[in-house]
Amino acid sequence: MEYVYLPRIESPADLKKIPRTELPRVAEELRDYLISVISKVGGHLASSLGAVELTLALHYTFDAPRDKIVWDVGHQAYGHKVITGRRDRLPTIRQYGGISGFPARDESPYDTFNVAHAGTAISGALGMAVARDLKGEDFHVIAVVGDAGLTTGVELEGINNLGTLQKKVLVILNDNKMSISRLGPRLLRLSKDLVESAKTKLIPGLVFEELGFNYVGPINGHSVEDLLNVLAKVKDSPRPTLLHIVTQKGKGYPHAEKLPVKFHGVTQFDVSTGAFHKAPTKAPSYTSVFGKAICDLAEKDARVVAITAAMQEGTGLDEFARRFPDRFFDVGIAEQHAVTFACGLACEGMRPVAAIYSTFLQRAYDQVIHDVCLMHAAVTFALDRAGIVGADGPTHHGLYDLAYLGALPGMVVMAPKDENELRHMLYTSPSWPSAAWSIPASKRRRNSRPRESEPPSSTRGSSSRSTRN
Ligand SMILES: Cc1ncc(C[n+]2csc(CCOP(=O)(O)OP(=O)(O)O)c2C)c(N)n1
Repeated sequence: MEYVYLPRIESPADLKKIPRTELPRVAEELRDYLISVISKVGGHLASSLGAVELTLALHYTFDAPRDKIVWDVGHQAYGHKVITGRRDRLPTIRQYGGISGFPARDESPYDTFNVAHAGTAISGALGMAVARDLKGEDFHVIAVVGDAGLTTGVELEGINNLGTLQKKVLVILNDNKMSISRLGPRLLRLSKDLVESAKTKLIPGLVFEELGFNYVGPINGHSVEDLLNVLAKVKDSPRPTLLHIVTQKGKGYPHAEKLPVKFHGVTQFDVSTGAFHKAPTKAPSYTSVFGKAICDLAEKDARVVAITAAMQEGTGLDEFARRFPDRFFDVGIAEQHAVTFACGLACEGMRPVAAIYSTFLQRAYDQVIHDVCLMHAAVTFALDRAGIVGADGPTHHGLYDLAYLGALPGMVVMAPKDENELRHMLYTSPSWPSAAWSIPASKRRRNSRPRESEPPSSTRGSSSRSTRN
């Protein structure tokens, strides 16, 4: 595609020079550029494609960086990076020395808040709004939140506080009915109920109205014109406003529209066929070895239950979910709940295995201490992406697990050196009060064929790091 407008945009001021009627063309070019670059270097694609029109409308309407746009998670902000002076550096995204895959304050003044762990946008935006008012300043604060992000506890806490404080903050709910996976029916209903009840005003106790918000929507999030019109209307509302827009994950790239889960985060792929260029791997990942081992264990032991917090694919639980649907629980982006829920299961004699990325378990530290450790509950934590994770960067490194779990009473922490140890650890862990083991982000070291798993005579395997306090 020949780019007419994109090369002229070095900042939002340049975008504003383009006639409003030409913005759909800019959207087309931006989308094409994102697909072309990300197909070569990999990254988060489908969410950024879904947010193209919203990105343009926000930067056309508001005066960033004076006005603060706070993205939740930030995986959908690649278009924002392009419009805010980082077009030429997009090919370096998520690489050493390149730009971050998430908004980062030290990278650009347009990145107002460091994000990556879901759910922080409303709280961060509210803090900025309160600071603005205390300092007697005048600017807009906008939080952009996905429908899955909205189901996190911290986002709901932020909504509650924002409604109470009645600060001028615009919350944009980007509703695409998806987390990384499709939202489960209940979560879908929760996010729908939150907006429907406010929208239709049928039910007494309307959620958003009751919480002190002005609700506007739903709006077609792929019509720049509709977005510009509605933003012009709500922009100066002195109250908290929730603008509900409906978008499609992967919009504009047929392969991503069809397979949004696959195109959430991608490696290199062929744009015309949508086929991924897979590096030939000789060894399976630790994640896949875990996925297989937990199925083997569940086959033999009906007490084994698997829990994930919105990371079914990433933690290797696809097969488990298919084979043992009654014992599989994707609780949404709710790590704190996942841990306490696992603890409840353990109290009743089940064998819960909570498969959570090392970095995301940080959010549930209190639950690990207060619920699991102090009740000596036999919960197993399978911590994926331990160690340096590479492309996702500092927000996602699983660096602290050995330290933060090793400090806890009764907690056994293990790190397998190969797949046999991983399987043994999974089999052994229910015999400890609480156990966590870290699965490195790297591929496993090659070893002999996996043997039938059995508890090792000692959990202090020659190369496993284990602590018991
Ligand atoms: C605390 C936490 N847990 C899990 C994740 C992994 N994660 C990244 S994006 C995402 C889904 C976000 O869905 P949504 O906010 O609706 O945005 P969409 O991708 O649908 O645009 C998840 C679960 C995370 N970033 N933070």
